[in-house]
Amino acid sequence: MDIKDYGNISYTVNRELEASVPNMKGYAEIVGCTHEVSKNVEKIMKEGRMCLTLGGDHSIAMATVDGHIKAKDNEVCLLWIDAHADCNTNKTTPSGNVHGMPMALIPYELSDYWPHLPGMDWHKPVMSIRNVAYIGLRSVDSYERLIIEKLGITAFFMADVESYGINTVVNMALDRIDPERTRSIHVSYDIDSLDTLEAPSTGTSVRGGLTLREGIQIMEMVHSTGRLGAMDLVEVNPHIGSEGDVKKTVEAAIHVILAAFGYNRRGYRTQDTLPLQTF
Ligand code: 6HN
Ligand code: MN
Ligand code: MN
Ligand code: MN
Repeated sequence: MDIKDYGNISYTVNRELEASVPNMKGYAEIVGCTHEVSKNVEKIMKEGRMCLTLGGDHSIAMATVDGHIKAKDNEVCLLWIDAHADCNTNKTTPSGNVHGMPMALIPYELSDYWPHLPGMDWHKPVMSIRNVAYIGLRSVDSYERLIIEKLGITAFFMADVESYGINTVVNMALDRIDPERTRSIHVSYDIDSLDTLEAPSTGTSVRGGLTLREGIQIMEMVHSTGRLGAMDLVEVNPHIGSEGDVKKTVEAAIHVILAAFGYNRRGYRTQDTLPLQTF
């Protein structure tokens, strides 16, 4: 497999933007970073590659999805794997944390709920919420629930994973967001979708989440479609928890990423050449 590390994103910050929008912490930093992320994802995908973006804060997803959409001429569907719905606006947010907002910035159905966002003119909300599905939800604010129900967003909460099983949930999600099975798939994978026992080193952990087995199964299924275009693996925070917690969380993230890019728990066939990273 041809793997290329494009390194870290470097960007400049226009400090004058800092106080320009209320209730968005770190706004200037986020504007500077996300614009670069979007340009890089678009460029990398136009080189014919799949693009894996490691976070960091989930706010980067507004940029990775934007870059993916620009590279694939809008023919994209989005799986949002998360304990949270991340669809607050700066008026509904309980925290001012922008990682709780990217899903309100991505679809055009929610674009009217935002004020003008200085410095974000590059960002085009061209995706429909009909092409988006959540999996793993279990901590949803009341305004977020209102948005999910009002817009009829395809959402599989943990109770649904419990009732149907993860295999059925993934198939139902893809049926809904990509009925023709033609779109390039974007997976935005928040590590906090996994249970606290599996991924403790993250900022907003919620118990009662996906097992690592379910988390891996999602990505094995997405890989097997042959249409994974881009993936974000976000919210791994090595500053949270003990050394053991960090190791466990990073290992979980690696397993999920390996599944996304074709590692199969059945083992390699002799003709397979994927170089398995050891950890
Ligand atoms: N995440 N709904 C809460 C908020 O502050 O808007 C939590 C968001 C968590 C975001 O997990 O990326
Ligand atoms: Mn965050
Ligand atoms: Mn989350
Ligand atoms: Mn998130």
